[in-house]
Amino acid sequence: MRIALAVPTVKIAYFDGKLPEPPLGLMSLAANLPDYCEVKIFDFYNNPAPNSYIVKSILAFNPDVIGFSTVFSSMYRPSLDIAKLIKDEIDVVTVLGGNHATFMYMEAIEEKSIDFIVLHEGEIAFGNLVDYLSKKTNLFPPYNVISKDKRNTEIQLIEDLDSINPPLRDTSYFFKPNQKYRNSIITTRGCPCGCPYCSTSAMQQYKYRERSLNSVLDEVIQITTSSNDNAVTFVDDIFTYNRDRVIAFSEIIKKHNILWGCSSRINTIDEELIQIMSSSGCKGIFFGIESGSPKIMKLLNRNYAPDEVIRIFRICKDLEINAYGSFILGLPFEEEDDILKTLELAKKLPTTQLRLGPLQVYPGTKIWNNPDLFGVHVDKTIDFSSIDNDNRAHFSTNWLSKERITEFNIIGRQISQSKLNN
Ligand code: B12
Ligand code: SF4
Repeated sequence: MRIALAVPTVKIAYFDGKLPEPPLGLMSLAANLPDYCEVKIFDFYNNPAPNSYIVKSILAFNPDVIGFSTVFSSMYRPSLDIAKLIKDEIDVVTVLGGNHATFMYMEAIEEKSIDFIVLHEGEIAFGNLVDYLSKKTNLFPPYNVISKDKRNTEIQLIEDLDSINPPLRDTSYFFKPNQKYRNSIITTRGCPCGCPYCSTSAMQQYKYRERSLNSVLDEVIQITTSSNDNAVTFVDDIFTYNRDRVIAFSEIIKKHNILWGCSSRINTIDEELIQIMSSSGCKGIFFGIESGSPKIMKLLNRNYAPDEVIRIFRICKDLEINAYGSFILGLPFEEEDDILKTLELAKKLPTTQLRLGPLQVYPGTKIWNNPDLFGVHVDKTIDFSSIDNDNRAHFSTNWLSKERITEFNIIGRQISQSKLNN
């Protein structure tokens, strides 16, 4: 059974001047397929190419099954286009997985070029589907899979993350020899915070699960040794969610001379923890701050004051940790005055790394499911191929027009640019 796993080229790719990262989702699927499969990953997100080239490359592998990732909603349309072009040439089974397909499955399964959709986590479910397709079993996958005539939407998440194999790390699929890239690892799944604009927490049904620290350490050592690069980035949704785990992890990693970065949220970190992380090699922390307005922070259940954000960034700076601040403009309930407070906070932050972008509403999020409750005007027929365009707002709210949010966004970009140049 030959399985091609592909991420398409997206119209608006967002690298932010950073090193590219490998497609962890597809690598994890590849590592957990049954042994009788021959698998190849095609990463056209990191290696953009025209569809004619993508189709030719996949056809040369002559797959029985092609799985496309829609982890970014912007990958949905391009995946459908490629699936159609390939189906015109060969008899092949097509499968969609990832965030967009999971939440838009009703629409996606109606597409002629798509045979199956895998919902939520794919490692076990995709393996079950492949067993079914290769007639190893007559049993249609009991959960996380739908077809045109079987729309059972029973969902199961993987309780024990150590029970699945770590991602297949053959980076020759994605990166040229000697190309620099980020060694990314995921050590937990999910986030219980439930921010109304967040797709990943919905994807994990707001459940938080951890891998054991031994399995994480094994993976860190394996990838730093094989890549000859002692830096890793943890792409967990909130790496610092469990304080005790971070302390235990810092103790373990300290002995291995690894430089690492992770994500955090201001209310899950403190001075002592930052010091512990720093002394074990932490060099970068990504903070989703989102707003500088106390009113909005309270409404978003972010119970910290702007001064606390500045204090945490100062501590990071003093410890030579690169703190990255991310803000959203045009959040629900935000008025002009609130956005001005966000811009003010962004300006004051002692960092060179800032990102300010307009609110994007992705399928599956609380805002998508209930736009009226949040006062956001959501056009559900939007072209997702262009949604990640940070230069303009795509959604107006009861308080601000798209044009006004875009104007603020231009100011936000000027602020982040001037920080970068300082
Ligand atoms: C790493 C990351 C990035 C990296 C991407 C690196 C890469 N090459 O993939 C970078 C930094 C480039 C990035 C950028 C952005 N990102 Co990002 N990113 C992530 C992050 C944190 C981790 C992704 C990951 O590796 N997950 C771990 C793997 C194991 O899970 P997975 O990919 O979801 O795959 C599983 C399932 O989805 C499913 N599956 C996925 N594909 C397939 C395919 C098949 C066939 C099957 C069967 C199953 C399946 O099975 C997999 C295994 O369980 C996620 C959040 C998250 N925790 O997932 C956000 C996330 C994907 N990003 C998101 C966003 C919004 C962005 C940005 C737009 C943000 C911005 N403006 O700054 C940009 C731009 C994207 C673009 N257009 O270029 C959203 C996407 C929402 C959406 N519906 O589009 C997410 C979900 C975060 C969120 N808070 O909601 N991102
Ligand atoms: S804290 Fe981050 S990962 Fe968690 S729900 Fe909010 S945006 Fe999503």
